[in-house]
Amino acid sequence: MDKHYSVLNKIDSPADLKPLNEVARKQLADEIRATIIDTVSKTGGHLASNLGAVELTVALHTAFDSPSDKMIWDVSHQCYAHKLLTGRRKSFPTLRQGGGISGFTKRDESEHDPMGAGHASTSISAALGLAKARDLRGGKEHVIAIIGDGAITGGLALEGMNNAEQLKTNVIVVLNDNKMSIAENVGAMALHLSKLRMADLYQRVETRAKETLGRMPAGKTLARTAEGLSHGVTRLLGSKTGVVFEELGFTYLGPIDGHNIELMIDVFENAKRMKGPLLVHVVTQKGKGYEFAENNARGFHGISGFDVADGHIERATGNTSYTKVFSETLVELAAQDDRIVAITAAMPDGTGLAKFAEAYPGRFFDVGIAEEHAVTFAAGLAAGGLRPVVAFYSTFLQRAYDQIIHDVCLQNLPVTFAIDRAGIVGEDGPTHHGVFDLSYLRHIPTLVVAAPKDTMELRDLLVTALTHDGPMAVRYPRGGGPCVYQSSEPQILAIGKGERLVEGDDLAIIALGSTVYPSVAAAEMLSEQGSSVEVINARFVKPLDEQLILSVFERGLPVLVVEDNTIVGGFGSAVLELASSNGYPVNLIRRLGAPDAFVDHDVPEALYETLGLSAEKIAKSAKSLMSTLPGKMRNVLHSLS
Ligand SMILES: Cc1ncc(C[n+]2csc(CCOP(=O)(O)OP(=O)(O)O)c2C)c(N)n1
Repeated sequence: MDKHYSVLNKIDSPADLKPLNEVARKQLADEIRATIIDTVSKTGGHLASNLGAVELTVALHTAFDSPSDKMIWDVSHQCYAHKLLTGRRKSFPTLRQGGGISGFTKRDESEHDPMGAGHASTSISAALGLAKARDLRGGKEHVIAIIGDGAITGGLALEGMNNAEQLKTNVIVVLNDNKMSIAENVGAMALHLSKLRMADLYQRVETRAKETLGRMPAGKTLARTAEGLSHGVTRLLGSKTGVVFEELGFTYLGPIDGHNIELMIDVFENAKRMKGPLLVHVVTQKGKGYEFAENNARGFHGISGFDVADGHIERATGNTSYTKVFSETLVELAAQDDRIVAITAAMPDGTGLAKFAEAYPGRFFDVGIAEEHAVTFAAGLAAGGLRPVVAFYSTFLQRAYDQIIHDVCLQNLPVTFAIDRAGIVGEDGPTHHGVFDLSYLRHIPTLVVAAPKDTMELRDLLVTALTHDGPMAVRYPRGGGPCVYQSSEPQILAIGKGERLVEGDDLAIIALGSTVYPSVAAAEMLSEQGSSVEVINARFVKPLDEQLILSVFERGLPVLVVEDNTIVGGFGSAVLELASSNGYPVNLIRRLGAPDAFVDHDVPEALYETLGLSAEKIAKSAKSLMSTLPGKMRNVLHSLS
């Protein structure tokens, strides 16, 4: 920690903020901002959202008393200032590093994180739960949800707001409106917020509401006083009607300059005394205080390292990413079939659909942070004769589980799910790893589930999905594929057919997706040590290539099944089920994959190593399997089958 940070260096907990004066608070905000820029330039992370929330965080921790008061940060990608003020200042340089602090709030990291998050739109529901629990316990603490203008468009946030009025509990929602989701915010709520922002910015309570207070008879309770303030504030907007939050039963305060610490402290102090659900609308600038991020908030949303002096963002080098190959292939295929349409839930850049949006604006839909809606919307588009492609990260597709079953698969509609960031994602950690999709997809009737071994196969699987007369999911990992992408004509593949890549007699590795090439490398290592190892690229998890896999069982080979999904209910489980249903001994089969535990954050290579999915570790497991099941034993087991 830089010794020049004279204020920040003395903050070990939020209690240390209380004695600060206005000048020191301003200085603290500047020091926090400098620390965030410096650290994220090295560790990577969510820069622009965090820079915009610095003053807001200082004001919140001045007005409220965490950890007794509960702050719930939506998505929590704007929690860096909160971490710096809540005892994690010294560990801040370890942000997102293996063994270091998380880039998100995390319950087991700090008592100041009553809820962890990484997915959007959860804060209002969680805050209502905490508030109701407080009421039932007879507690007095304040509960505050801090949610962005993007996250508040999510269905879950709207469900929470709908329920708030009925719960009749005191809860404060701070809407941090920076006009941006990751990309530009979209939808009717975004339009409504832009209208609210056009009202005069709310001024300091004492100057603008004095008039209201002055007219109040003496001796009123504080609560009444605060109520008076709220009426003063809402009058600033002209009228209560037409503010959607007021119509939903919230008292609305705002819009407020979210970089004016003193004003926000005033408002929060008054908010503490108000009853029922309250929404404080603060307007901030994404990327505030770092010119390059202010001018390119979209590019600086989530980044790897960057050069502080010139704003140059480090981009991953190496092989062409799966995302890029998906992006280019889809544009190519859409030129040949005008039924192809594409849908994103607020992630046009991350999913690679921005290119499609540019090429075919009328066939592209950004529905906002609304995965459930996106999938059912896709079902409607498909029922209307189109070929929708829904492109999500694996972790966010979890939201749409019922819609996949009920609206797409049960209706047998030709929707293609392009599932990016499947498997291990790395530094974002357990909220973002895509290690569950095979388990939550492979049991759904009618759905075809596939994973390419490399970027060229992704092209083939995409055209296969778009010509298949039913739903199909193609899942692929973050980053670059093992083979260099050439733009040759993609081939329609036979559904449910894998391939034998390497022949062998001592053991078979049946691998899927990103684990195929490491398995080939493992076989090569073992061959140098005198073992003959077969490698199969399964390619399809559903339907399985039963013929190919049964042919391995028939030869009595020990089998190692490798996947970058949880081993619980994943691809390995499918292979075990096949063996069991066909009377083959399951003792010959071992599974490698993510364990039945949440996988922490670290660089992907380190995590693959820890999970035993690197080529060396796969070879080690294969060797150990061969040694524990020597030929003779295998023959015995096989003869029992
Ligand atoms: C369910 C879900 N879908 C998508 C995302 C990806 N995502 C992360 S942040 C974000 C935008 C959030 O915008 P906003 O709430 O306005 O916060 P800001 O970054 O602007 O501060 C999105 C779409 C997510 N975290 N969760």
